[in-house]
Amino acid sequence: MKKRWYNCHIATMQNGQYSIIENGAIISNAHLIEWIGPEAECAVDSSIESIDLQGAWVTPGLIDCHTHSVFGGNRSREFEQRLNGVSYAEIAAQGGGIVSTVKATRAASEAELLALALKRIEHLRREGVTCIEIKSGYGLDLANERKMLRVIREIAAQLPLTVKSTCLAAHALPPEYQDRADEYIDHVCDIMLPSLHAEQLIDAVDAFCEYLAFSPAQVERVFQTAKRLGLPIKLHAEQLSALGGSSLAAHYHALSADHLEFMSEDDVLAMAASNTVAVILPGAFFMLKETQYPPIQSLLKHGVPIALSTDLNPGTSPVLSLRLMLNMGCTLFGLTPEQALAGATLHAAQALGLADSHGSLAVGKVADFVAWDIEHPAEIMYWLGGDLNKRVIHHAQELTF
Ligand code: DI6
Ligand code: FE
Repeated sequence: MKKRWYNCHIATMQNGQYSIIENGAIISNAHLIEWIGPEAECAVDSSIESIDLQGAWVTPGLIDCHTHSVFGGNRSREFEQRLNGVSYAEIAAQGGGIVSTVKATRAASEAELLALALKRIEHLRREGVTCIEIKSGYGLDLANERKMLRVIREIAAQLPLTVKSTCLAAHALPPEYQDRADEYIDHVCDIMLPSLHAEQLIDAVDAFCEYLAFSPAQVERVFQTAKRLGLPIKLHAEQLSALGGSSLAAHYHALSADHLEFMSEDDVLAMAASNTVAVILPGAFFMLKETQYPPIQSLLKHGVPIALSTDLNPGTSPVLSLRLMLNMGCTLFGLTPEQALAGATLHAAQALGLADSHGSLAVGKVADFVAWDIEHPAEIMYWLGGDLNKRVIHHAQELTF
């Protein structure tokens, strides 16, 4: 069915720029964009449904390309303990930290995890997010990683939302493998990834390359397995220390390397050469009170596409607003509003392997867009908090909340 969306201004985000069409219109056919341009040039066919966008600014639907939004429990008590002076080491010794989320996730049923995740994702959807990536990584054994990935598939089935599923089995060392990290990586490569891929639960493979998680050599084995299975890869790299994970990811033509506070100039050049997206996560930076900044200007200078995301997770980034991350991308990291918006649209799509179909408004791409009641696109990241008036359209269907 065709629809004509008119009386709007459009920031198409073609080429990562606003690429504005003033007084524009869009014709959608089924879930795709069939025509886009100035309203004056839009053939008016009175037989198709016409939707008056009342002067709104239209942008592509927002894409949150890095989340851990499926997990049991939360760690607000730890947050409170830390602020009451209890050290991170003491909390970890009491069974806190990431291990506590693994315990809570293992203890939760699929239905419980689903209900919790839907509540969190609702915040993002109401903000204009039409596409999201969700990682496993709090199960850390075959049954529990499968449970998380099935929940991610169920979210996709229940919501008018595009969902990409990433297997992050190499997120942390499960307690039962203490001091046996190489054996756990064997298990991930020989059993978990092949089985979960055969069950069609995985769209991409990720790992946490960090001194407190897995070494570059261990990560490389995960990448080789992903490559053998034909799965795209992503990597948590250079968040807390410089191990060269982002160069390794680039060498394997990863879709993205994420965090990147401690990356070197050589890492930047490697990512530029492989066209790997740099996913910047201001929520984790802020919550950890990090002082080492990712080398944004160097990434820009060398043409590395930059995406922004919530990293929604219970430990380091309990962030329920992608719009807030766009603001932080500007205020903390010096991106322009145009660059920030590209980071949650065009470049986020590329980080998910969706560059051909998502992330900008153009003929042949999906009709996923937000019609914002604002004066200029910079307002999207200018306002802190609150809920901007908007209409959200996924696959040419207007959503109701
Ligand atoms: N980066 C992080 O900051 C975390 N995981 C990751 O890969 C933290 C996850 C957690 O603490 O639950
Ligand atoms: Fe993460």
